Amino acid sequence: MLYLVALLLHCLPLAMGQYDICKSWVTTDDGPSWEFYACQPKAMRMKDYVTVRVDPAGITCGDPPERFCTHENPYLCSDECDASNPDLAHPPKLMFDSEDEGLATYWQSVTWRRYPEPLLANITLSWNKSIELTDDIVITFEYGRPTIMMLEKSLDNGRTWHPYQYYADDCMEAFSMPARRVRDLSTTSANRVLCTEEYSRWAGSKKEKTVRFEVRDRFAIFAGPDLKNMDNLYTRLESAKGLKDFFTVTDLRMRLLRPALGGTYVQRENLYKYFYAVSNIEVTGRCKCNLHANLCTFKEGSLQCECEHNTTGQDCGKCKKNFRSRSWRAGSYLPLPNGSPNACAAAGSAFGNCECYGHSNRCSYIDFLNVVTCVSCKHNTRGQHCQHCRLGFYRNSSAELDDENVCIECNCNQIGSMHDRCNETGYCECKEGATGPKCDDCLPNYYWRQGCFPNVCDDELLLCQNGGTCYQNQRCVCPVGFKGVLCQQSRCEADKKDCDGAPGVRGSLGTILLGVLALQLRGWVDL
Ligand SMILES: *[C@@H]1O[C@H](CO)[C@@H](O)[C@H](O)[C@H]1NC(C)=O
Ligand SMILES: *[C@@H]1O[C@H](CO)[C@@H](O)[C@H](O)[C@H]1NC(C)=O
Ligand SMILES: *[C@@H]1O[C@H](CO)[C@@H](O)[C@H](O)[C@H]1NC(C)=O
Ligand SMILES: *[C@@H]1O[C@H](CO)[C@@H](O)[C@H](O)[C@H]1NC(C)=O
Ligand SMILES: *[C@@H]1O[C@H](CO)[C@@H](O)[C@H](O)[C@H]1NC(C)=O
Ligand SMILES: [Ca+2]
Repeated sequence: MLYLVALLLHCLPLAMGQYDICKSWVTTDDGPSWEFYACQPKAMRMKDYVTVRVDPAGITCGDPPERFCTHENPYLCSDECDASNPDLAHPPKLMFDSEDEGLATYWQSVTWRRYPEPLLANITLSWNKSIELTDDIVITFEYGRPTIMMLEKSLDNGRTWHPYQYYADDCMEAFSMPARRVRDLSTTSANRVLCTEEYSRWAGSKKEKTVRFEVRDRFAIFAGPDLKNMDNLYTRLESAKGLKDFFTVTDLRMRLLRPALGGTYVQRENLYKYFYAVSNIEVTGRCKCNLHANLCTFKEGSLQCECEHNTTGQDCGKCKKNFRSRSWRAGSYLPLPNGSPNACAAAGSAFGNCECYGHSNRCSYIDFLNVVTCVSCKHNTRGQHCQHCRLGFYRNSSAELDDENVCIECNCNQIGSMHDRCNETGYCECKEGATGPKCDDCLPNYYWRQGCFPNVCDDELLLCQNGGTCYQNQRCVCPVGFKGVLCQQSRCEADKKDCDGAPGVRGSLGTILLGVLALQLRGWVDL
């Protein structure tokens, strides 16, 4: 009977049906129309949608096969873990299967052979979707609970991690934290990260198997011990900063730091009885859809909100295209009992008294100008309604004003252009000699070398004289005996010394070498 009551109470908040519809067809004085409400999906068993990772590699027992024993029978080490034998293997997936009554299936780690080196294991659960916890996380350990462990969470698909709860048989010794109980938290500390000793002490491996992260006890701080006053909880979730996020996760990680000891110290002569074994991880929660969806489906390997209110995205976190006249907002639990949908509005609708075309979530009133203006326009936009492109960007003619790609970078060539601005079609303003939309080309009769320079020589008008050859329009390579920009000048005429000595000796080996050397010094000839 007691069990039945507990079960009923347990289901109460999930079955209450508040916020479970997004819209309904109603008849008013003005005729029938849709009415919209804040809505959220039902809570689900989240272990059915999770991917798991166990670290480090090789922490799962059975490869190679090994023996272990339990704390009950510490000297009868006849149990075997063998990864290659399905009956004796203990892979990670056994933490998420459904078990027949009485037959526990579990993941198991290697034993603590390397003592005193710590036996560490991470179990990481990932959903690739933000989840709002609605009930306790319950981890079931076979053969004893860890004496030290930590629960961590991520809100950004595993990029950053934060402690969620610490567990130890001695919190002070393990984490230098005083032991606290969730039941003793108050309204102002409901989202405190604490260390608890409730789930780590040895009570005989058969008796106490579960480690909890207490979501219900925290809810009860606001909703009362039976969670009857959910309205108060919803009000608090909406108003208390950070409270909603506290119950939101995309990933969870159990860091197992020291196994059950079955006593006060480790028996070095029998390390086969120290290991971790987890038979089940229960996570109950709902997809976070920002109160814009009441359905969440498993598609292409990930959970996705079925967004209403003209929102879109995995979490309904933005407005649909052409519904961005008002900036996106999450729905709200308030006012009770139906909340506010905060739906996205069609472009051009009467809702938009300050349109930002979806490039800003904030408007601000400027007193002395008496205008409302968008603040911090994103996507490289600017202007009162984020309707212009920032300097250095131009309007993408194939994109709507509310498109994230509406502004394209000018990308002017830094050397070839006057500045990094461009006209409406993306053309930059070029320095003399440069051309092309981005000013990275040269006009005819110019050559590129850190900018455009007029040709020194070419094959038409600026011919190199006296058999000189034009090198990349930059200079004439002159034959011995001639110099000048176009090799137009004979060395003989320029400098009488070149002609000294016997006539006709011009071109003797010595002079040629000297000439080449001179050219080389000027960097004109590569030998
Ligand atoms: C477990 O994860 C933490 C980060 O959350 C990391 O620092 C640690 O090295 C990991 N331990 C193992 C055994 O992989
Ligand atoms: C995560 O979900 C997004 C959106 O549904 C999807 O595009 C992406 O491929 C998923 N990533 C993984 C690793 O499953
Ligand atoms: C969303 O847009 C459709 C038109 O495509 C409209 O009929 C509907 O009422 C809109 N919903 C909301 C919540 O604004
Ligand atoms: C212009 O906008 C369209 C539509 O959004 C987009 O597909 C395209 O990539 C954008 N062009 C550039 C250069 O960003
Ligand atoms: C932008 O500049 C290019 C090159 O000067 C020109 O052809 C084009 O017409 C200009 N576009 C506009 C809208 O002024
Ligand atoms: Ca199991």
